[in-house]
Amino acid sequence: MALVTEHSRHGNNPFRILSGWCRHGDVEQNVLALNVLLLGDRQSGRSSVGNALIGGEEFQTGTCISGTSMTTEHRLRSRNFQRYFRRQGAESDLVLRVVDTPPPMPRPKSVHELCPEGVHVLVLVVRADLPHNNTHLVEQVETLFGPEWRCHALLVLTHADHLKEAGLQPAGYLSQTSDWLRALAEGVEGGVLFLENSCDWPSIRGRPLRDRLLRLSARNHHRALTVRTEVSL
Ligand SMILES: Nc1nc2c(ncn2[C@@H]2O[C@H](COP(=O)(O)OP(=O)(O)O)[C@@H](O)[C@H]2O)c(=O)[nH]1
Ligand SMILES: [Mg+2]
Repeated sequence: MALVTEHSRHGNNPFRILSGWCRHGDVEQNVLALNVLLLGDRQSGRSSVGNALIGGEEFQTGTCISGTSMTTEHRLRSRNFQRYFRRQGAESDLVLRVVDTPPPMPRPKSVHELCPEGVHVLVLVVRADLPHNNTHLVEQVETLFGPEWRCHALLVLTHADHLKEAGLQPAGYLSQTSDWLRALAEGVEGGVLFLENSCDWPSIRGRPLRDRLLRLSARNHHRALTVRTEVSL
């Protein structure tokens, strides 16, 4: 099928309908495009989570060398998941536009340039095996996006393989972790997801994350959050 025209997109509405043709005649394809921002400390696993979301090896990952992070610039990668879900009885594509950010926090202007229509979902990435890192995350996200950010956020706890090795179950882990992380887990509308970097990562691990993200955005009627460009962190 060749998709040629876009005939419905207005304001902050991330849905659009593409018209095209195939040998069976004219067709229309619904497309939902969501902007996703990865946030977290260096080495928390943001780029790995981005790869899981996209289902590829698009973002560079790895251990940082002499304190320098692998991710030094904002990076946008997008992927179209064809016929990913049904909306109002029709099949719809899901386009994920994922922005990876350099630590400790993104530059508001860069986020605005990459996502001028705003951010639909914030993915907060924290290492499950180092729960005392990055206690300033909440403060910083609130400064960037204002008090509404919790409605658009989900928490991803990486390095869950280390929990398994220590014999900890997710529920038990959350009841024993540090106060700030437990408060964050309870406060974000999208809930918590545990991820581990195993051999089927990233293509399979990404599916539950994409589903969760889509449900969260739908709960917000796919409204986007605008980054406050006047703040500096
Ligand atoms: N064992 C384990 N390693 C992980 C996991 N997630 C990420 N890593 C590794 O941690 C390092 C940092 O990950 P990266 O995604 O580059 O972190 P970033 O600096 O936040 O972007 C890399 O070597 C990853 O392979 C995980 O869930 N388990
Ligand atoms: Mg990175």
